[in-house]
Amino acid sequence: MVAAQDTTGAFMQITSKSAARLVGVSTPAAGMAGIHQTTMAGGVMRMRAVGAIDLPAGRPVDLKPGGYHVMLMHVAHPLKEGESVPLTLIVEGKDGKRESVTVDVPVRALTAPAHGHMK
Ligand SMILES: [Cu+2]
Repeated sequence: MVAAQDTTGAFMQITSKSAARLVGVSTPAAGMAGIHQTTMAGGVMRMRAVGAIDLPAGRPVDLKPGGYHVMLMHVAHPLKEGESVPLTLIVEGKDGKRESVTVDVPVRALTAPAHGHMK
C-alpha cells in the first residue's frame, strides 16, 4: 500500500487454491475501494475499474504498480508508513459461492514512479 493523500493503491500477490475470481474489496480505511487495472495506451498510463480479476488455481496473481491494483478512494486519514490497513477481499468460486478473506496490508512510502493515479 502506498501512503498518499486521500487516494492510494494497494498491491499484493494473491494465490487461490481453486479457480476463483476476485470480485470486490472493502476496507474501513477508505470511503470507497475498487479493483483497477492500469494500462499503457500510446505512452500514456491510464487506469480503469474492472469488475473482477481471474484467479487461476494455484497460480499467483500479482497486483502491482502498472497492472491490477486495489484502489482506495476517500481515505479516512493520512496513512503512515508502519501502519497496516485491513483489507477484505471478496472471492467468488466457480460454484458462485462468495467468501471473504481479510488481510492486513502494510503501508509503504511510494518509492517507485507514480502509477498514474492523478485526479
Ligand atoms: Cu487505480
